Amino acid sequence: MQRLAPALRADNVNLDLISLIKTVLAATKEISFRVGQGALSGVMGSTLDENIQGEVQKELDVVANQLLKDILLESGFVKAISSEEEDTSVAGNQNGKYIVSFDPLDGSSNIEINSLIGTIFSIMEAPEGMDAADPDMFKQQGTKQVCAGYVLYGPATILAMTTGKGTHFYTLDKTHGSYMLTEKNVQISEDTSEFAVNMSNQRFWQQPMQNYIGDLVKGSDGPRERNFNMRWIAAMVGDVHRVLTRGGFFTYPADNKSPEKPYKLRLMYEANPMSFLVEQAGGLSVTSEGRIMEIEPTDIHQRVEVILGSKNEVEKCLSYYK
Ligand code: AFP
Repeated sequence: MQRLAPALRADNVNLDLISLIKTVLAATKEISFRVGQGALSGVMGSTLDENIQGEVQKELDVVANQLLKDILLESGFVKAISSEEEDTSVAGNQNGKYIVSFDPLDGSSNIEINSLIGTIFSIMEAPEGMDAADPDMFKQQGTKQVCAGYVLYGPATILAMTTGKGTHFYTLDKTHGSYMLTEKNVQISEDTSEFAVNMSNQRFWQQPMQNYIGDLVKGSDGPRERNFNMRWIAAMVGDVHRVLTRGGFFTYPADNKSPEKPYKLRLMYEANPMSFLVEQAGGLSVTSEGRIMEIEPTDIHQRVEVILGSKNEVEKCLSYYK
């Protein structure tokens, strides 16, 4: 079985980017250990603070964020980072070649129930001639990503990653601390009978989404003339991993639950990296108005609607908006 670095070299990934990827992954190995220790790690529970999203920070959120922030900013490769847990971007090396966005611990509400959580990261080239402290460096379309991935802290610690040459799975061998290539060129089935959505928000969705999901629930009694199954892990990393592994449809649609916040998922460090992975695996990742990776960002914490997964099912959903 191939280790990560030789697998990346085989894909002609440049050595600086390989070193940066290994730096990100070094932090995830520590996070994986802390997560695996559960209550023994002494970092369960919540802090007394809120992040810029207005969410109570779990202690593990803070620890994971600090681990990634420190190792990336000390690496020399990184001009700046942006994180779900940081109010604004944080400057690194003015001459660093890359900028990194990350959600250090996606699915934090799953920590206390020992359910799936993960780290999501997105790497872009640092624009020339901009100050390392300028958050506008991150206002690049998702198509500019040179690498994106997540590490899923489950029974196994699994890395899903793409550098634009397919989406591949690597499994952390905890006996010697290396990520080993375990599945190359993951392909999402074009059709699916499994969907993932938080149904409790149904009455707040736009009518086309209510109609589309309603027809899935009607199953063989409705216009789809077949039954569907539903899964909701409430951690995007877990739900997207299922989609990459066995196909599926995932959405966190626009809703008018709180009119000032019509969307939930963050563009820079949730929707864009997941979209890169899904598209590289033959799936689609859109809003009701177009491809997520073509959105021109306006803010590093901007939120977007997400509709992703098996190609034919995403297209079926979009047909309800016409
Ligand atoms: P947390 O990190 O606050 O648990 O949020 C996770 C998340 O951003 C995303 O990973 C899930 O898909 C989504 O929120 C779950 O949202 P609901 O709790 O509203 O279902």
